[in-house]
Amino acid sequence: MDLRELGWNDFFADSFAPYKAKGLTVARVIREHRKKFLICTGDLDIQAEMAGRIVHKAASRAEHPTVGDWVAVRLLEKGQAFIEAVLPRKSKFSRKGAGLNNNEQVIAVNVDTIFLVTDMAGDFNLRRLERYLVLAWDSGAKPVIILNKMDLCDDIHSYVSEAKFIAPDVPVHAISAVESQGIEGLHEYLGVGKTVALLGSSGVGKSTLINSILGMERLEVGQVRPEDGKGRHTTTHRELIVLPEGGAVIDNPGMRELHMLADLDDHRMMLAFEDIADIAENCKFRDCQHMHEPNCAVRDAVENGTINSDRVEGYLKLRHEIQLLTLRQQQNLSKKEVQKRQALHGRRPRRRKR
Ligand SMILES: Nc1nc2c(ncn2[C@@H]2O[C@H](COP(=O)(O)OP(=O)(O)OP(=O)(O)O)[C@@H](O)[C@H]2O)c(=O)[nH]1
Ligand SMILES: [Mg+2]
Ligand SMILES: [Zn+2]
Repeated sequence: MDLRELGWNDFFADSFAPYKAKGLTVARVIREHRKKFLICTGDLDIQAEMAGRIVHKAASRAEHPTVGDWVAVRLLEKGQAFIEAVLPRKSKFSRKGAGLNNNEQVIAVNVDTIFLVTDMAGDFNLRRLERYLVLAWDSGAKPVIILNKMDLCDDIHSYVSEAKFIAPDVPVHAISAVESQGIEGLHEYLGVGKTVALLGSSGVGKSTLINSILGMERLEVGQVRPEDGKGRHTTTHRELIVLPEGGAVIDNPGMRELHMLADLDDHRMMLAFEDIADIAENCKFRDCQHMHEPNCAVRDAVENGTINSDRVEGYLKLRHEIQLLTLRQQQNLSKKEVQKRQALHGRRPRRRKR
């Protein structure tokens, strides 16, 4: 297979040039499990490990190779392969991992389009969708909203219009993955050179949709719990699947929580709230926080019903969450800074008791 079918392009080729000169091979990571990788060189799918230097050089785990990455690989005669470098990423969808630190957890890289998959039943939640959209816009890939299970729904139109309402510039597709309805509409995102990642809660039908695109039962699909329609976390590993007509899709395990990252770019965040950004142009103060300032156009719009108050509240809550994280990160940083200085100048000697 020509790697261009898998998305290889001049952007990656430029950064690969110095590794090529050293005799390394390029490959794309298609699976990852406990630091063992399956990579595709175009001709072969082979097992690979991380070279020690990549582990030492990485500032955090977010820089380790992950599914979707283009990597420079040293192939040894004994059939071993070592990933020596991760090429710069074209896009990256991350969330904050569990715990108090702002530890970035990378979910999808080098994808062109992100399918945010939900259903037209129990999973559908506009506030959650907004969180996905904020992180998706931040990733550099284009979001597309997929409303699955239309075969179970008799009010498709209202789900579609609610989704369109919070994301006017994002394509919204109503589909049924099991009955293969609406799948044709997704073909514009798929094909030679393109990569799509599917994200969403467990049980919404991500793997079913990929099977439907492939026209075969390639991935395991799980039952949902009859009580609440929630999935059972059937997919346990991220995997890149090469499509026969070119391009690739990445299946992901269902996500439970979607924590924001600190330092999210304000400008990019507003891409998920363009309706609010438009109204805010008329606030008296340019840096209006829409809290207690006089002549706030956003609060006025809530009061006279031109904008949905849940939506504005959702936005303010998200912004607050990001600000808190950013603050905490700065405090952590300054704590580290103090420790560094202490180490550098030697701790103050303890006064000796007389
Ligand atoms: N009625 C109906 N059921 C669907 C549809 N798509 C998926 N399902 C069912 O939903 C259940 C979960 O589907 P999966 O494809 O395993 O969901 P998933 O999003 O991959 O879930 P995880 O791997 O756990 O993240 C299965 O029982 C599917 O048959 C659909 O369009 N309509
Ligand atoms: Mg799955
Ligand atoms: Zn305002």
